[in-house]
Amino acid sequence: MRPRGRRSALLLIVVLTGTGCVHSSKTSASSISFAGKVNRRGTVTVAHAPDQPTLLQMDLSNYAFTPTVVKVKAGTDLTLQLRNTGTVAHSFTINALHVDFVVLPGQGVNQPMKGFTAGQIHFVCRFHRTRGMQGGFLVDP
Ligand SMILES: [Cu+2]
Repeated sequence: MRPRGRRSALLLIVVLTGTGCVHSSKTSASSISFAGKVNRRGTVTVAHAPDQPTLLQMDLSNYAFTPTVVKVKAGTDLTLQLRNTGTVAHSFTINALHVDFVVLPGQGVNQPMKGFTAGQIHFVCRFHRTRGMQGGFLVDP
């Protein structure tokens, strides 16, 4: 009596938010480097889906992004589902891309991310960067 569609959706979320390496290659030499403290809450690899936007849930808490590192292929059409699960306001800020908005506790924002090019893209909470609240996209060619 279980609805099938719902079950597979739940499984997909588990894969995307897990800290395990489902598709990532551990032999990859590329890793992301950070300046200063980082509270690491896992790495996920986004499956490349050329014809449809990929949803990725990311939690903003006190004081970390979960996941912290997102591996993605260049050109991926990604929508971040940002949720603030903490108790104070956090920002999602990418200085290089002029992305900057604040997410209040208990609230969520969907942020489309398109046109990834190969390399590292860092994001921070501009309020709590020095507490280790930062992360990044590692973009494969
Ligand atoms: Cu913050």
